[in-house]
Amino acid sequence: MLTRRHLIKAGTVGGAALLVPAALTLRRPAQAAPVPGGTLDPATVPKYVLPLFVPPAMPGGRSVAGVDFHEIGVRQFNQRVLPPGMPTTPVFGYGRIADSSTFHYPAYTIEARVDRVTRVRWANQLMTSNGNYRPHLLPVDPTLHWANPPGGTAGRDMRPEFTTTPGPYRGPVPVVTHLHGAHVVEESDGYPEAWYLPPARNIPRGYARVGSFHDRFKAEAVGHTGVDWPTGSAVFDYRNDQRATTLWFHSHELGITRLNIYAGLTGMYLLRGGSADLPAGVLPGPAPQPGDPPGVRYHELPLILQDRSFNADGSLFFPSSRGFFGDTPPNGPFLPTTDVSPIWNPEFFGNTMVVNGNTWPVLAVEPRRYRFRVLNACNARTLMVKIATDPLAARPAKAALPIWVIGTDGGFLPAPVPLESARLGVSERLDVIVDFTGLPVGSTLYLINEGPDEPFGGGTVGVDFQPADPGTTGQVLKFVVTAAASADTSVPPAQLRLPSITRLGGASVIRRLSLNELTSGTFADAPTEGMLGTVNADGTAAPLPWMAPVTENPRRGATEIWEFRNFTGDAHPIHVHQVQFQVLDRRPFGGTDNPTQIGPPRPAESWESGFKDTVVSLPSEITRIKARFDIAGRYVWHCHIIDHEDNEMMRPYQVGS
Ligand SMILES: [Cu+2]
Repeated sequence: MLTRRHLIKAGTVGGAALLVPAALTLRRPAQAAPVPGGTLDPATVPKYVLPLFVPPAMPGGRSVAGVDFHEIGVRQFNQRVLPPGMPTTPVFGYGRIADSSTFHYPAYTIEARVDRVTRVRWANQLMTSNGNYRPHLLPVDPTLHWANPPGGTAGRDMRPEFTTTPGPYRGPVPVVTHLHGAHVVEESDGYPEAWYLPPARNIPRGYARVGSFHDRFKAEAVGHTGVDWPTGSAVFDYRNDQRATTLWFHSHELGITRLNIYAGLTGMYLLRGGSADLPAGVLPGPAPQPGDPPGVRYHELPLILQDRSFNADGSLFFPSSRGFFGDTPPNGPFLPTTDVSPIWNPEFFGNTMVVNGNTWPVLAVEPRRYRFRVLNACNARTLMVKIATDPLAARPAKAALPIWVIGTDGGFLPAPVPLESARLGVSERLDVIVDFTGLPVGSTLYLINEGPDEPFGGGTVGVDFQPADPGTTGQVLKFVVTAAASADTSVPPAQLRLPSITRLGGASVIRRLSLNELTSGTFADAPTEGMLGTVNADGTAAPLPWMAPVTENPRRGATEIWEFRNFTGDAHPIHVHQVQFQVLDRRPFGGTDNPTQIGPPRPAESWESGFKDTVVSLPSEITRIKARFDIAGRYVWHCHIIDHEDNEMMRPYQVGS
């Protein structure tokens, strides 16, 4: 059983004495084994059977009054996630409302053009065919500070009170969709309290049907666009006035995001064109486009990486009790008897790897260059991917091919960066080129994962942490080289000249912010919630819950430096909405014990030289970013370990008044 007890102790040691030998922070016994999960043993799932699913471009983007207009629904359906011969899996997914064949987990990719508005009507259609709502596929913990539709308009978006420990919430599912990394007005951002229920006929009396911010944002949006929001829908405008890049959309409701994303509500959004893109033909292509005939060979495709666990009936496994985590007695007692929520687990780790909606798929590649848009869409897992010849090679494995990073969250880097191992915190994207040129037909390669099967605390594989189990989550994807179908005219990555980057100007404000973890007063070292916050004048942390008044209020147009001081034992991927920021540097500090002891800075990582919307903040470090906030309105910043985000590790922020 995964336990956090020793993890926290290791983090404390690392924080108190920065020069402690790295080996002392080793977090797991050397014996590799699959992560605990559901009733399906991951070792019984055959690998590299299903071909990698390449999400087609989302069809139906009609041009209406100069904007590309999509109507996209959220539905529940069964999908083949596991290989043939095993059961199918009920999932949530997005699709074009007018064409049920387009519903898929993950979603078909939205293709967008710089400076041309993409308008999406996002419809919550989590209903049965007779119009009744569908309850969630997964156990919803009703004791968090969450959307809480049963609270009605007075108690929605609050933490409800219970007199006995409740079971999971079985009511209608709130949904709102966020385009991650988008430069967008507040009413189109997918604010966590702007959710809405499906327009079902049996919504219980007294339930709130929309979140606290929904009606305000609806009025603003209708005022701006003149386009109504039908019941159970929101119509969001994406301005696309930012650099060409790799964005992704996902569900983003208060306290239930981890479950909606885990159930499948994820898709890619590729923004092309403008002065920060490259001319057609320079990079490997094509990527899927609307209306493609069958049989097109794609040389640019997304790799959406997720860890999942399953039950023997094919259903997704997600913990139904905090007891699963192993740091409390199996049956609690939990809230309200103690301060620990009964169902929420601090971090979810799956025991299979799923790429584009299938466990361990295989991709036939020609001996040429490919462009992959890689996304870590796990709940909590930090990935360290590498291309190796033997999937079971001793870790750390020898890299068989470099991974050329050409872009990240906010578009192209100033120059390509070749990596042997590429790290992705949750929600980070890497735009990469892999060159299979010259490999003999029939040769095989593997995308492996050497990140840990537990929260990442920084450091080096095999020294500071054990790599993921090589038999399961240590493997991701197989490549099989097939005959070339055409000549490769793309530019080799070492010779690429990427679009230039305009750095942000000087900052007018420096904000000192804190990353915190709160632990139980009953069960030793059992985390109860994460919390962001500010920093006191003496350098100590001032954790703040979601409901505390806004503390980050940049002036419109201001450029600011935000310092994330990580007082916890784990790395947290911190995401700031609206902006693409620069990563300035990281410096060690003494954490809770010695908050004013601050070491020398080290520069951002080589692949962090472009713009980012999410940055990995390591334990006992101050990670500094610089951003320009040029759209007034209400946004959020949060940890993108979505188990943390759902339980208080998120804060509202306000640009302007
Ligand atoms: Cu976190």
